[in-house]
Amino acid sequence: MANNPLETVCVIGLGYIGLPTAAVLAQAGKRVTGVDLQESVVESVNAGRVPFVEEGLETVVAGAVARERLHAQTSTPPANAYIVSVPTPFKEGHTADLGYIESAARSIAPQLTGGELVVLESTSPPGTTEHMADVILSERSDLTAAPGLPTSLYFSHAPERVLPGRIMIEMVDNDRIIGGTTEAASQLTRTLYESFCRGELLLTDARTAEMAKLTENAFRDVNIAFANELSLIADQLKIDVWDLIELANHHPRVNILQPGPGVGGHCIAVDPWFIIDAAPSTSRLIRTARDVNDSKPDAVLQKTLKAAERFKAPRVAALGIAFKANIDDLRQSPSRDIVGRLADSLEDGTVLVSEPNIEQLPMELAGRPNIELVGLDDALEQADIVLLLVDHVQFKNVDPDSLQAKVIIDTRGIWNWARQLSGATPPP
Ligand code: SAJ
Repeated sequence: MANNPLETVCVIGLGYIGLPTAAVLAQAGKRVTGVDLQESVVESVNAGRVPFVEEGLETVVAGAVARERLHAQTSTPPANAYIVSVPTPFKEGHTADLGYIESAARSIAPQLTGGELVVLESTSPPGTTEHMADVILSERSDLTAAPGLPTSLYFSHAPERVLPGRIMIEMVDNDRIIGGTTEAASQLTRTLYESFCRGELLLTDARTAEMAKLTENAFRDVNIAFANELSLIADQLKIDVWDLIELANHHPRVNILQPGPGVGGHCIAVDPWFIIDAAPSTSRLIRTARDVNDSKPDAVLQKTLKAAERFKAPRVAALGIAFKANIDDLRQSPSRDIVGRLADSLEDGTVLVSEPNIEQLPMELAGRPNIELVGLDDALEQADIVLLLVDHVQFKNVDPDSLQAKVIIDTRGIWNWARQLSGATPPP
């Protein structure tokens, strides 16, 4: 075992994952420095505030800052352990952009003296942890990845698996995969993570850990694609897909997910591409699933435009533009894309957006003459067509009587009663 006390930890990247990780480590008694390039994030954390919405996080951050266990800054300091939690967006052609990981590695390199642990948490293509180690070692030829020497460094991957909205619970309770580039690195990482993680710690190698995280999200993507493809088939065959799935799911070994207007967010719609990019000729099913899910917003758009043909100046109430229910996150949201393209296509029509979790429209939709952000009641009252895009709790309680004369397109299947209304169209 490496001779590392793991008392000081530096977390690089104070976003949705890095900040909660820094907070729970500080709560567990570590001295934590959080590093972020954005001054505004650093200032906010040092004032005990959280720059985004996540249930239960602010109390832990404020407590840790007050007890001087957590501090934020823009530069990388010396530490016993580093956790890299920066974005891995994709570039043109769906290949991963490792630029943020590489610059985090370069900021760590000058601080090292030997014995330190460097953990990559960012979701990454297979081989990225080894690449991060190479970047550090290429700057520090006096240090080594071979374990057991005073000059040894320890590298591993510990992917996060938390669900936004439940991060503070899942970060502590979920099982955690840990993959070191050496067995000694895995063991040292386990010691760090068992300080705050109550779930099982599952040790493997770095590449398998990277692939396991991608596999989890690709599995979900493929299963959602199955539901989305079924919804298109059912529409063609004039069958109600929600009844169909409910019936099929009574089989003890069938568990079909729910169709929707497409797959959004920064994980499920992105991570499968890292597998496809790593093994392009063999990832046939995973690629097709991506294509099926990416084509769903267009199917919803076409169905809405067809319904709009019967109105001279159609008013479409678009309910929800978040990427999923009961959050304010609009990243890679299929509903947001549908709203923009609908407004482009409706020459004399208007799109009335109702999104209870935001106060203003995102930049590309704001200020357009035929898109308005309105309250739910206004949207429903004025609309000819009601297009349900997100299953927010506020929409579940809509009074069926208020929609009697409208065309209804329910992409989430939450309004069972809509299927019996005259003039209502079954969901796509
Ligand atoms: N969706 C459907 N039908 C379904 C389920 C989801 O259309 O039956 C859509 C949602 O509306 C949304 C998208 O899929 O647009 C993704 O939502 P999600 O709830 O499936 O997943 P995320 O992106 O919020 O979080 C996922 C989780 N991964 C898995 O469940 C395998 C989470 O545990 C990961 O930590 C997270 O990705 C991540 O950071 O990778």
